[in-house]
Amino acid sequence: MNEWRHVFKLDPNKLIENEDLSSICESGTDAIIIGGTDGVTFDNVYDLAERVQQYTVPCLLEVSTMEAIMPGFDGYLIPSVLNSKEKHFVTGIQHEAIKEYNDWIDWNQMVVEGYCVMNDQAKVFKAAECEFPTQEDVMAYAVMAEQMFRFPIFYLEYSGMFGDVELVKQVSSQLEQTALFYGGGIESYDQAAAMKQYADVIVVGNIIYKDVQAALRTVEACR
Ligand code: 1GP
Repeated sequence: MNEWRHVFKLDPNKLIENEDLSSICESGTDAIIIGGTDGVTFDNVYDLAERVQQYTVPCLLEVSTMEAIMPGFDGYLIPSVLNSKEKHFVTGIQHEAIKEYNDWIDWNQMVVEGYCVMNDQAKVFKAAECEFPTQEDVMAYAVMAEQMFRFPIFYLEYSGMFGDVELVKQVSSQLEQTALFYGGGIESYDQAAAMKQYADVIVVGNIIYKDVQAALRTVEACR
């Protein structure tokens, strides 16, 4: 994961043809993350995972609902939404999951992501009851993720909207150990390159379902 530059995020609640899935999995991206905000079920995660696992690219599950947790992934990403107003989304769900599954959890496979959700129009912003952060807030969340919680990942999530390159630059200058993930609105080579200058890893989602060729060019931008 330390060498990752680019990942694709596939939404189990969206349809993808075999041919497109094949180009995405064989694109040279560093990993496929399966994750979404709504309509995530055991069945649709299972079906998509089974298809992705036919390829050699690492496949990770970003856990958003306990009902869709299953074995067999190369790793599990556990979000903690730092700018949520509700404890439930920061440590609550995770606490419940540990109470229920601790005996089965292989902690070596778990990677915690400190999320900061930046787009107040995104589904995840409402779903996780987020509070819109100022620039100062974002910088403090980044420090908190790295220095207080020692999270391996700080994730600036603009989901559905291309974010502020200058802010990504500032956050990246703040972080030393914690990897900066950027996701949101990347639809072209140039946008991918602009964010990749500062983010350790860029996450590309939505464009896969609108224009696969454009999605593939975002991988080239990270080479
Ligand atoms: C979503 O950060 C990812 O969780 C990617 O965002 O879907 O806007 O590319 P997009």
